[in-house]
Amino acid sequence: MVSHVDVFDQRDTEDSTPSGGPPVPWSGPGRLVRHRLSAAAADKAFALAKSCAAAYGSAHDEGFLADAPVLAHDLPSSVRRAANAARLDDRKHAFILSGNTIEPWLEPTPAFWHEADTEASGPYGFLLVLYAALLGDPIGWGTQQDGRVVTDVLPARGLEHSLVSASSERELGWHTEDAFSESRADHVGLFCLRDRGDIPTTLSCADPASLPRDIVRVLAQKRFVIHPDPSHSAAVGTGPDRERVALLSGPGEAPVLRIDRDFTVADEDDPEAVRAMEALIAQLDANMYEVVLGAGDVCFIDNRNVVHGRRPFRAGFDGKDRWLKRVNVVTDLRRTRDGRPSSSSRVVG
Ligand SMILES: O=C(O)CCC(=O)C(=O)O
Ligand SMILES: [Fe+2]
Repeated sequence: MVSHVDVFDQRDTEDSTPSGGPPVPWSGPGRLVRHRLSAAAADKAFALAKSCAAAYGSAHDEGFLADAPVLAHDLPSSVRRAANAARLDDRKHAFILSGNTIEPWLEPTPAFWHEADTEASGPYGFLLVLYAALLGDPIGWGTQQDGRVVTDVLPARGLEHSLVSASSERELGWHTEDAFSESRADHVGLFCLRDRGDIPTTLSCADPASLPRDIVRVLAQKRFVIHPDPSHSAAVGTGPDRERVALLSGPGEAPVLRIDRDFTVADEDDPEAVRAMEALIAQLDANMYEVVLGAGDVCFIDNRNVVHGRRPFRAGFDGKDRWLKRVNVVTDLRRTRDGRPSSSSRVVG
């Protein structure tokens, strides 16, 4: 673990215990909070997810997505308190809820995301949306996984060396999720249903204070182009006419990052921008650290504060592979309205 990240590992306390914000004083520019659910809290949360599954049928149901913030009031209060502290924490890298129920009869890991949205794995999608509702509102992309709001991350045969999350043999380079879009998530939720040994997720953050000031100044200017990654169908558009954006914004002590290692470019005829981007990439490479998600972990990555990726691994394609459910969460749904066909639709583009 790099020195600039404080790690907080907290256990569920009695539901009535007020948390009063961060558990202990902290010093680093970023932190990782892991909240471990008690068995009773995990049971209660899972029972709520199952009752939602019975009532709404699909986690993509617009009625469920609209009701989720109210339904989430019935999650254990210890979880709601921890999520609220995480929501208000502008330095957190990720907030992990550990100890969630995974039933032993979980179906085999599907071969491809198309096959993953089944009734059997339904309660997990519902639970992920309920937790997400403590931080904001979920959105999906019309150009990704058929517009599903809860998507699936699993290794796919034929994509081992690709640049998308279905890869395995190849490292998934660090990125701001959907960095190309103004509608990108504020948090990316990953619910690990099945792990396979240690397959680390990677995280990294920027530290503007240790970059030269002229570099930071250039990074904050609209001199960079970010193309969509191939997890989005071509419909999103990748032409050279894409708008120029800044890679860094916000105050120095709480910087907001927007960059994808594989899909961000500075104009060749703008050497200052090229140099600034190289400096940021070098810093993000150097600051990278690993977090291993185990079965039952729900991890909300703060998509403003950190970039994330995944280490390479060898997939078995035997039904026992690592399997995550994923959701994109925005803290201001209205911000994405331009891209959504109606106010009740959660699908951008
Ligand atoms: O597999 C992981 O740990 C991260 C995958 C990822 O970046 C994503 O699904 O957006
Ligand atoms: Fe990602």
